[in-house]
Amino acid sequence: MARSVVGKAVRPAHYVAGEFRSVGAARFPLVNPVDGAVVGEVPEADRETVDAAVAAARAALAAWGGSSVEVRAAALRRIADGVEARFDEFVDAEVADTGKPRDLAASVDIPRAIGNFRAYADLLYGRPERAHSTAVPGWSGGTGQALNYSVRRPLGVVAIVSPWNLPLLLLTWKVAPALAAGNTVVAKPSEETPSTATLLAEVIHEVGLPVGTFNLIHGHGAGAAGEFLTAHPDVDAIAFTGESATGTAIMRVAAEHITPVSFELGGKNPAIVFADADFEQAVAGTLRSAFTHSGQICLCTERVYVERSIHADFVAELGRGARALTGYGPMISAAHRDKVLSYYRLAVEEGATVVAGGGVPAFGDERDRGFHVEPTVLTGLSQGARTVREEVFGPICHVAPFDTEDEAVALANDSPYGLAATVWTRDLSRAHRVAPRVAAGIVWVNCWNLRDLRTPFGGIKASGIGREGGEYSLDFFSEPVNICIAI
Ligand code: NAD
Ligand code: 6OD
Repeated sequence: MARSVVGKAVRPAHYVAGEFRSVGAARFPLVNPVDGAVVGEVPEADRETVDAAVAAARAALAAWGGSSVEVRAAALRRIADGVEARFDEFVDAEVADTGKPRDLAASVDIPRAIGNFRAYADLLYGRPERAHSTAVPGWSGGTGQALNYSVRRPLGVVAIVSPWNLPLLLLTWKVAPALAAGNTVVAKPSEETPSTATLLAEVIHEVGLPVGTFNLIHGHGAGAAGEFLTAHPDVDAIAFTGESATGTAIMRVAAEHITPVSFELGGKNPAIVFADADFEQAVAGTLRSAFTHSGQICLCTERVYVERSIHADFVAELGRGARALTGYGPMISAAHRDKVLSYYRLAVEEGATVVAGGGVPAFGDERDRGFHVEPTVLTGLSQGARTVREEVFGPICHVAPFDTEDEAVALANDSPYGLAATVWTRDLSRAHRVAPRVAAGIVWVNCWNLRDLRTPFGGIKASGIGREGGEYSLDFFSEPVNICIAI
């Protein structure tokens, strides 16, 4: 396999106070998960570098936070244009870091990153400002009226910590609204995927925001750059996407300074397939929702509940579809591959029937040195099995039967998580009845991962705190201040 197929790494660097810094003793290797090759090295930010980034963001706040909506919206559009102008470079870097199929990076990750900046540039103009006329009985001066109006001010210095699965998409999903609302940013992408974040810093540098408005640091999480940043006393808010357990750790340190948090966390997402669904559409949709990006999307389906009358046929067809999948990418790392394989073994120990996959594919080329696992379909487990309860974050789904609508909803809701769910039915009344009863932040009916950036996005229970998307992100990244004028 030519190395161009596995992308082209960039040289990751911190971006602090308007300067790129890749000096420093501590570095760690960047590994391409497609073939396990070391493609570069990443600088690890020490406490001093994190402090410098936060200080730079603080110093830039007056200039950026005080700039007009027009100035900020225009800057966001120039960032979007800048990413678009270097589209292929971004795709190459995303593929090199994640090993994801090139068409996925080119059709989802990079266009959505561009879209995130454009969407928030548009949304800024649409923000309503509230005013209330207040009668003040007994007020002797003026008109006996007061005018209350509220303005939104930025929170200040925002820490953004993001994961490896959709690196640029998820980083920009927070950077764009944070900047739009007038905050300054210190961002830390996952240690596994530093490259597109570095390219983004280059684009922002060229656009020329006030020095220190956007800062980027690389490094690990616990006990390292991520924790130095989220525990920093001069950080005013934390927006985090990643594992629920990491959310717990961040919340602990955030509690020290009562720092507000927005969390997008893990999931164990259910799909409910009713017998009246379009069978082929439901199978194809579930193949997509379970196996896109080899199951490494927080929205992916890992639990499928199918009405008993079609359960056997559905399992057979889903298994056939999973076995026929080709061209899928690897797990992000050897450690994550080992975790996913440990669940494949656990499922068997728990009594699962393996319908498809369950092991490591053999390609007969460089990919055999990479971190691939087979798309896996299971059945036969009880609802209490760990494989059915715990997030695997790989290409695995378990298919169980149900008999009634109430039972389907109860099974779907029987989870510590509540991020996303999918319902497959041709009965519109049933869709309306079932969707709001499913305990998840996002419910798709006869589709999956169909996104409108204005809609609320987030999870309930262990899947998150708060909502992002559209107005919801702008609300998190700013706070209203009420001004009352006697007139
Ligand atoms: P992770 O929690 O291990 O890491 C995410 C980020 O947090 C990384 O940048 C990491 O360095 C940093 N980090 C880790 N420990 C930290 C600490 N103690 N303090 C500060 N920072 C720390 O997650 P991951 O493995 O990169 O991503 C996969 C997980 O993310 C899955 O659980 C998935 O469901 C979840 N996810 C959720 C969403 C969503 O929108 N709900 C989106 C994508 C991924
Ligand atoms: O589409 C989005 O806006 C979004 N936040 C997707 C998250 C996917 C999780 O892996």
